Amino acid sequence: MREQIKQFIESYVSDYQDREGITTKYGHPLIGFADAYHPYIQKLPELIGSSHELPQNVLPDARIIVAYFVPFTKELAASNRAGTMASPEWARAYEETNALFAELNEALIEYIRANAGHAGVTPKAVTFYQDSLVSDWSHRHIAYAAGLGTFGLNNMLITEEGCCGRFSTVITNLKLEPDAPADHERCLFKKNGSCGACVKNCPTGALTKEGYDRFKCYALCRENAKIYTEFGSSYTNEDGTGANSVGSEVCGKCVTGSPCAFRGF
Ligand code: B12
Ligand code: SF4
Ligand code: SF4
Repeated sequence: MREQIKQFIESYVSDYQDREGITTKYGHPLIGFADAYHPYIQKLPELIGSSHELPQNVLPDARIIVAYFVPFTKELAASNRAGTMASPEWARAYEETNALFAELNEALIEYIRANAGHAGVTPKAVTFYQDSLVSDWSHRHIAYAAGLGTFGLNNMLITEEGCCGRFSTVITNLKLEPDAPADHERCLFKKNGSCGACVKNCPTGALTKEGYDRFKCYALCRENAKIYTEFGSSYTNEDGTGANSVGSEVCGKCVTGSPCAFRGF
């Protein structure tokens, strides 16, 4: 079933990018399987915030969380390198990929049901608190537990294919072999103190070698959302009743100009 799920995700992503009206192209998805009861996942409310969701509260018999990473292309990254504002291609890819996740996750849940299991997602993954800029479902921490990567200085989870792409997760009750959390540091700064390209490329000063100011970062993402209103707005407000913004809250300069965009070290 691990192999079948991998193939399902790969072929869904491949078909999606060939659809009329979809302009974003993707690399080969990476898929990992996290043990829902791994101590790291069970401790997320302690690590991130007491309201962080636990998998068993979404699916009472949760066993395995499927985490996957859909890489963008070098061409898309190149479009977003210059200037302070995000490129239209980057904003569009953000919305198209979030729409892909909503569809793909639903289809994967159906597929698992058809194969004698069940699965679910939490709506908390697509919203975050406006006062703290923190979500109650961190795809990255689940993906870390599923062995997909480690955190870089730029805050991104860096996989073996880099960090220029997006993550999603689906909770299942399947009895599958879990992957172990990644233990290989993929960021040059964390490895040996070198690089720092992401800090240099951050136009707002949100990212420094000492840490990350999510409010400074969000201010620029919101400026981009005022420009990019035509592609949609895929995050919901906190009670899930509507969009959280007029447009696409993006930037990504700390990703698209980085040596770790398409490879992990
Ligand atoms: C809220 C949010 C934002 C906020 C706040 C950003 C932030 N870094 O928290 C804003 C709107 C500013 C934002 C901006 C961006 N975001 Co955003 N965002 C989210 C969202 C919805 C929730 C993240 C969150 O709050 N999690 C809770 C926090 C606490 O955990 P975390 O950020 O996942 O993990 C951090 C800490 O826990 C800490 N950490 C790691 N290990 C440990 C261990 C210990 C002991 C402790 C204490 C802490 C700690 O480091 C982690 C990395 O910062 C996720 C989607 C999701 N539901 O997961 C996307 C997500 C994180 N965003 C993403 C992206 C790509 C971006 C942008 C590039 C925008 C863009 N698309 O153009 C920028 C990048 C900013 C940056 N350098 O971090 C991707 C990241 C992909 C990747 N490769 O990692 C995600 C996962 C969306 C997705 N579906 O793929 N984002
Ligand atoms: S750009 Fe360099 S320092 Fe920044 S996350 Fe990537 S490898 Fe680490
Ligand atoms: S998304 Fe933009 S503002 Fe935020 S840390 Fe990255 S480069 Fe800086």
